[in-house]
Amino acid sequence: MDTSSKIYVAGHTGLVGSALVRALWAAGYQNLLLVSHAELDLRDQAATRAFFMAQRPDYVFLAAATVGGIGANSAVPATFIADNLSIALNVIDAAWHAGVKKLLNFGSSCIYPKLAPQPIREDALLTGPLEPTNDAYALAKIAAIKLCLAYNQQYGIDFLSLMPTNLYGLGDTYDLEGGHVLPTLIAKFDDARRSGATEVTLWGDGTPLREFLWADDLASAALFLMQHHTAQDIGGWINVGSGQELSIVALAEQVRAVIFADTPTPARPKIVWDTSKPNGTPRKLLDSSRIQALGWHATTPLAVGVTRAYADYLAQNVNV
Ligand code: GFB
Repeated sequence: MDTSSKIYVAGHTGLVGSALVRALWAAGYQNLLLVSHAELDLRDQAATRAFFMAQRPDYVFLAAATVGGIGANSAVPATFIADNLSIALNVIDAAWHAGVKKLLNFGSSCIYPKLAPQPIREDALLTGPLEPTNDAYALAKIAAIKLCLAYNQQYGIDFLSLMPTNLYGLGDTYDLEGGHVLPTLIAKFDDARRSGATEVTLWGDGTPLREFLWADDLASAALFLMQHHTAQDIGGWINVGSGQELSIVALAEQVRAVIFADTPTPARPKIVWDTSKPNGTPRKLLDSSRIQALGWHATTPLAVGVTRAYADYLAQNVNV
């Protein structure tokens, strides 16, 4: 990939896509193909094929997806499986037809079995049942890995997959019902700060363990893989995590400490656990030793990332 290569970032306005665009610009890549959802619906096979044949990008980052937290995954599983299967099939097939040199497909740590041995290695894929709250989404993401592997095998091409752990970052979706846990906690505690509420209600019992990765760190991993590795030398798909794991209780306390930094601890809102809401998978820590052995490491500590994410939330919500 050289700086004049034509690079299509599918999903460039999302959390991952926008981080990729920042990383690509910073690294000197100038020929980025960025198309809004209104201009191209990747769930439309004919439109996607026509776009690829007309534009013929050299490289593709497939970061377009229908995503959400445990609430959205449970509420609209048909949307999650149908949208993500369509996007994966349409983009991967069109990329092959258009002669794309290399494609990097983004998956998720939820592809692995609910009770996979921890930390989760790449070879845990399809060794046990999935977590039911997000199995529809996970199956679409597993299908996308298998599509890349099958196209590589049959057509001799180089389409890689990358499995990130739970992500957060700039431009996240701060949706109280459908969002991922970290941005939702920011929105909930900030609502309490503004309203003076004495309690904040969170989901489940707070015991699940999660690992969090700053989206710009993921973008650096994606660029590194695209520049220096092939599907064959990474074994088809590879985990990308930070190793920064904590319980949802500890995460909530950390987010509360950032948002109520100027409030004495006893005056901060109390956390109430709504155990009628799901916990999801008990633990989801990726084994990222393979990408680390290749030379990539995450660099953003969670405390730094949460502070930056909160500043970003405030900037997005100046009129709240
Ligand atoms: O990010 P999240 O929604 O999804 O985190 P997963 C869920 C964890 O945070 C559960 C707890 O243990 C929830 O019980 N939690 C506590 C909350 N309060 C809240 C809250 O207000 N909102 C939310 N959302 N959670 C996702 C998958 O699983 O992992 C996605 O649903 C994706 O498909 C992502 O794969 C990586 O981490 O459980």
